[in-house]
Amino acid sequence: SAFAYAPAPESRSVVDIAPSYGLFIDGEFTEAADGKVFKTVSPSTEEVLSEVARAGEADVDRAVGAARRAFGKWSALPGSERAKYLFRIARIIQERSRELAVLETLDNGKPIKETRDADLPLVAAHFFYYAGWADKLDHAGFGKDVRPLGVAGQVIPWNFPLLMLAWKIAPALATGNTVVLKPAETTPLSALFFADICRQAGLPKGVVNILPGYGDAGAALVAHPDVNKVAFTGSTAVGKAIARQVAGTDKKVTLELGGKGANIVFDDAPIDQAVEGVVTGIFFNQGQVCCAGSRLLVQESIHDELLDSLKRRLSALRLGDPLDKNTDIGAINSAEQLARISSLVEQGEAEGAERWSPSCELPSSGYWFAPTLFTNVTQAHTVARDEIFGPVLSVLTFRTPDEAVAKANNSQYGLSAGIWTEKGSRILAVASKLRAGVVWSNTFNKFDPTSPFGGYKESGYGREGGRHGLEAYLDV
Ligand code: TXE
Repeated sequence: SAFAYAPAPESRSVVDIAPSYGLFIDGEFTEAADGKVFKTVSPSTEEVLSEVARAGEADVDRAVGAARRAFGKWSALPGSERAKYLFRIARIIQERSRELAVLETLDNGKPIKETRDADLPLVAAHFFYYAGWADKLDHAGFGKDVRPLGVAGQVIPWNFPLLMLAWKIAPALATGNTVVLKPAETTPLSALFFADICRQAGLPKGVVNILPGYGDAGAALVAHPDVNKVAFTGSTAVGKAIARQVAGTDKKVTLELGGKGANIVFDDAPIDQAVEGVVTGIFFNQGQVCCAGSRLLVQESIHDELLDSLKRRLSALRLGDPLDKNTDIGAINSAEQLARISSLVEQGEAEGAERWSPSCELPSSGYWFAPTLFTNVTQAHTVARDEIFGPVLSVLTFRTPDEAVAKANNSQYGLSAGIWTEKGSRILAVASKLRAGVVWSNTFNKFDPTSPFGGYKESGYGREGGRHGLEAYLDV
């Protein structure tokens, strides 16, 4: 069909983006029932990369039907057989990781250094990890009485398109569920490439279906009566809408939503290491990270010293072409996200926080935002409370550990936190009081498929990753 992935894998150079792509339903690329399409652009140049079929309600119904038909055989396979498919997918991801990294960077705008060294290795690691679980579910404390839920409807965001796909699809398949996944409208390409990998791995038709489209397709998927499990990562507003939508149904739900992570630096912390961690914490992926350390809580006595080092470090960051492997700061994913960031930053200034950015020239086309610090921030300021989801760090101070804990917890969110100190006893004491799903100490943004991840409070509920990530896809 016109939507098939154009040249055969062997003939591809680094990455071949076809002019158009279809929905992936029942093992085939196909047009949307109503023929609708949308364009996906490169955030760093605004060039159109491809035209993609846009799923509507009828396509959701088709895809859920295919997933339902595939469910019987897939769930009845011995775990060891499902494991073989997952191992095969993991290996193909590794083999094609250069193509995937370039594609992801083109569609998302994130630096290739990050895609290559963080996203792709983690994507493969998740498939390897959950492949290992598929034949052990009966023997690892889950008992003989676990069964898959059925069809999983999964909606993911644009900040880690392929990694979020891996977090969702790998545990679902390992446990014997089938999947309909909707990638975000600004980053459909790596999910469609993944569909091609499923074909290459010989995955039975209908086990994985990919529906590029907008929020309406996501809402139709969540509402579909034949979807048994909903997994969502995205904004808190949409997460709440989804929770309302499934209330009164028997669907299981996991929600991974926003955050306003506090990075707490005590006066005995190794300053250089802390500065690196604070920079990674907020500027990795341009700050478009749910667990970003977007609030810096620094002990008052080292405020000036830390800020000086931080400013020097930020002045050395290279912003520009995401495909250049020396680039530290890439493009913001979309014009909409850039507008959201800009408006929150303007509000920060209007409310009296002090804004600082290193002098840096922004490219003339594409969506860019310079690394930004806010000092003189109080807890009442919008920039200390709202998720900005951009390269913007709000700096607050504290005097005592108790004050640090109180300020860190003073948030509607509870996803992540970081502690920087030489004292092991302090790490344990502070970490146990933080209402955050993950607490890093003397490091930040470290991920591993064996660790469960998820939030407290308005950061959502349910855990992804690790053994706990399996529970979200099983009935006992
Ligand atoms: O999110 P949306 P947006 C936060 C971040 C960001 C803000 C807005 O603060 O600035 O959200 O981003 C699909 N039913 N996060 O607008 O709309 C949508 O098509 C079902 C944090 O991009 O939540 C996409 O696939 N699905 C976050 C996905 O939801 C719906 C990551 C996410 O889009 C839907 C992204 C509906 N009614 C944004 N409406 C994180 N937790 O990491 C939209 N969608």
